[in-house]
Formats: sequence, C-alpha cells, structure tokens
Amino acid sequence: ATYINEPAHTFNEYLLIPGYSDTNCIPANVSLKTPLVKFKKGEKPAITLNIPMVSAIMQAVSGERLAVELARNGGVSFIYGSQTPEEEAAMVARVKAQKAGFVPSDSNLSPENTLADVLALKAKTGHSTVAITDDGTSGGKLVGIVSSRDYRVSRMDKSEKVKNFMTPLEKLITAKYGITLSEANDIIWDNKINSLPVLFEDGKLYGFVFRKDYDSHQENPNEMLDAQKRFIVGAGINSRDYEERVPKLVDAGADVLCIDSSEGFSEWQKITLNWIHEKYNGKVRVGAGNVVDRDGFLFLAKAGADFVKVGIGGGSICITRETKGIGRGQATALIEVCQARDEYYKETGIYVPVCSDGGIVYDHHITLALAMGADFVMLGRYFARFDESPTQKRTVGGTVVKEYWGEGSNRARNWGRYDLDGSKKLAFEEGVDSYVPYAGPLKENVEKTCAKIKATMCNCGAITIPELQKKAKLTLVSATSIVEGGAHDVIRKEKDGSDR
Ligand code: MZP
Repeated sequence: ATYINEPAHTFNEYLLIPGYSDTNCIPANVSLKTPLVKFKKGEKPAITLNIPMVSAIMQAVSGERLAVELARNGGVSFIYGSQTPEEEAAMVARVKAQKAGFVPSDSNLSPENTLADVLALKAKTGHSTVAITDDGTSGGKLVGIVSSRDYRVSRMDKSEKVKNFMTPLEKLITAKYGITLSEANDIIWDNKINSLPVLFEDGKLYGFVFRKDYDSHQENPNEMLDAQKRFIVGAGINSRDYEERVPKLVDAGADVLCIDSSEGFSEWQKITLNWIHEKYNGKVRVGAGNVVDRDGFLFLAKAGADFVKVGIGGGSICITRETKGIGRGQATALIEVCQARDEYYKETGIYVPVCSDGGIVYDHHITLALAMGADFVMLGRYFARFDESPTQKRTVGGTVVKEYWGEGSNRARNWGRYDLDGSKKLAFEEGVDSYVPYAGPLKENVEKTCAKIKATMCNCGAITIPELQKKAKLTLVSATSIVEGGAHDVIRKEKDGSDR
C-alpha cells in the first residue's frame, strides 16, 4: 500500500487572505466568465459559462424548469440521467424549445401544469390568459402563458412595424394549421423576427403575440444561449447504455454531456469517451469523472474528456465514504487535480476545465474552489432548495423544506452511476433521502451568491477567475479559528441561514 500521511482537507478548513486591490477592483468590473469545455492554447472554448455554476445530475435538482432558469441566469444544468433515454431526451428537447416559446409568467403555474389548469385560472381571474403547450395540443405540457397585456399588444398594435412583421408570418403559420411549437420556433429564428406566433387553446391555432420580453433576452449578456438562440443545456450519461442514450440526447439538442459516475478512474469511461468521439468526430462535448487525484485527472484528460469533475464522498447526501471507505477531502483533491491540469496544459497546450463537484455548503466555498483552481462548481443541495427544482415544497416541523435525495439512494436507483456488476439495480445504498430548507427563487439566490463571490474576488485583487487563481493566497485554519469565523460570544437575535 501507498500511504499519504498528510490529512485531506475540506473547504471549511481554508480561508483566503486579502491581496492588494487597486481602484479598478470593484464588483461591477468583475467577470465570472469561465470555460466549460476544453480548448487549445490561443483558441476560445466552444462553450463558456457566464457564471461558474452548474447544477448536479440529479433527479431532485436538474429538471427542465431549473435548466431554463439557470441558463437564463448564466449557468448550465445537466439533466439527470436516471430516467429512460427517451424521457431524458424529451426533457432536453423541452428546454431547447423554450427559448422561442414563453416562460411561465404566472407564479401559480409551472411546466407541470396542463392547459386545463390554465383555462381554470383564466375562468377564475377573467384574464385572457392563453397557454402554449409543448406539443400544441390541450394535453401537452405547459411551456408558457401569455397574459392579457401581451395579448393586447399583439392584437391591437396596428403600427406599420408590427403589421409588416405579422403579415408574412401569419400567412406562413395559417397555411400550416396545427403547427407545433418547435416549428413555430424555427420560423421565428429563421426569419429573425421579434414576434411569437402561436396561441393554442384546445389545440387550435388562435392568434399571434408580439414578444414583450424578447428585447430583454437579447440585451441580457448573461444568458446561456449558443448559435440558434436557444438555452444551453447539458445532460448526464453513463458508461453502460451510452450507445442508445447519446444519439437520442444529441438529436434532442443537448449541448454538452457528462459521464455521471461516483468513481471515474476506470476503463469504462475511456471506452465511452472513445465511442462518442469516434461517432461524432469530436463534435459532441463530454465531461467525465469523478476523480480525486492527479492520476485520475491525467487518465481522463488523455482519454479525451472535455472537462473533468472532482469529488468523491463530499456531497451533502452522500454516504460513499461511510459505506465503501473511498473518497478524499474535497479541497485537497481539488488542489492536486488543478495542479495536474496546469501541468497538462503546459505540456500539451490543451486546457481541460476542472469542475469541483459536491460539498459546497456556504457561498464562500465556491470562491475557495475557484481560488484553488476550479473553473466551475457543480451544486446539488444548493439548487434543490429553490422554487425551480423538480420537487415539492413541504412544511416539516414548522419549517418550509424541499425534498432532496441522492442518486445512490434507493429512491433514485441510479444503477448506471454506481453498480459495477452490470445489473440494473443497486447492491447497496450510497446516498440518503433528505429535506433541505426552502430558499425561494433561483434568480434571487444566484444573484446574491455571485455578489459575494465578486466582493471576495475584489478583496483578493482579482477581477477575473484566472486572475483569482493566480493571485489567491489561501491559509489553513485551526479548529478554534473556525469557531471564531462565525458570530460568537453573543446571543443572536435571529439566525439567517439563507446562504446554506
Ligand atoms: P451537494 O452539492 O449536494 O453537496 O453534492 C452534489 C453531488 O453529490 C452531485 O453532483 C454528485 O456528484 C454527488 N451525489 C449525488 N448523489 C449522491 C449519492 O447518492 C452523490 N451518494 O454523492
């Protein structure tokens, strides 16, 4: 056996020491842009994140609603793979269809609602609310709502500009009675127009709307959009059914894939990466992982991974360390992998982004991960708390919570991520089923988190993530100073636990 006698550390055992900051170091000047996939020296990555956050490949986290909202706010979701290839591909397709459709604008309704729910709301409120469903029929899933104000704009604005937009479009769509939303999307983008064409009520073509929020989308540089002006979305895959799953996800429009495994230093991942790269000539981007040391990183980088995920056993719902005795403190694992990434870049000229996956408890852990060399972080518990995660809100013991369960729990039964014997079952559990405190809308929370990251970066004299990685000075802290780091020796009037 080889012994590493230095203890492996977690994020909570580190602090950043402020560096000199000049007058340019203000949050308004900070960019959180960061590469999602590998690139060659001197070239630009094919996909760049606007904020360094992606959502975990988990049933309780990355459904279509969260994927749209996170992309809208600059990050990317990886739709969970612990469902059939058809179901996962349909979710991806619905995210891709959203861009030119409508985003639910009434807080009482979500994509889980049907047209019948919308009509009930319409009857109750008297609004001329009309639904857009994913397949254009009354049984389809709701992808958006147009309220009476939008509706009036389209029907009553008689300006020349609107008329000119409408006329050719109207002809096109009326000629194609029964058009689907995705066909309508294509018309919008192909014709470079600002209007949305179809209102379905009971499955019938009903009219046109002028898209009110179109301009704000165009002006929001933070949105994660690629060439077709659709939201960027990722999808989880496994090293077992990839020959069936990957083509379906690619056809559905997934922009990036990630092999989802609790332990990625394996020949299975190399075989999976080879198959995908050969089939798609390197055009389909695939991340791999998870690893916790230099050897694991180099293996996956050489096998062609587009990014590498780091982390075993640090996830909030994870009991892998307890059940199997494998893993490593997240900070130590990340620091070693990022050093290997930098050496690999120097040697080969290929920069392979590193994702720190799991174990982020406080917002400042994200800044620590970036300072240690991560290009972005993957979060499960963090996103599970928001309105947009796929689970129900509940009240437990007077506290409002949302459910959050591990992919290695019996509830998720993600055999593709865990099992080694080829059977479609879990031999034992590696994750728990739990609650997390409900924290409200994603946008509000992500904005607050990013404000904290930017403020700390300024304290370290950095206005970009690469600059932070270069300049950061990190110190290990003693157990006593961790206690000193929170409010202490006072009687708190109230505890704001919103950031964890
Ligand atoms: P966290 O953000 O909740 O701390 O961790 C999320 C990460 O935990 C996921 O991205 C995944 O890598 C990992 N995970 C998911 N399910 C399990 C499990 O059941 C798990 N053990 O460890």
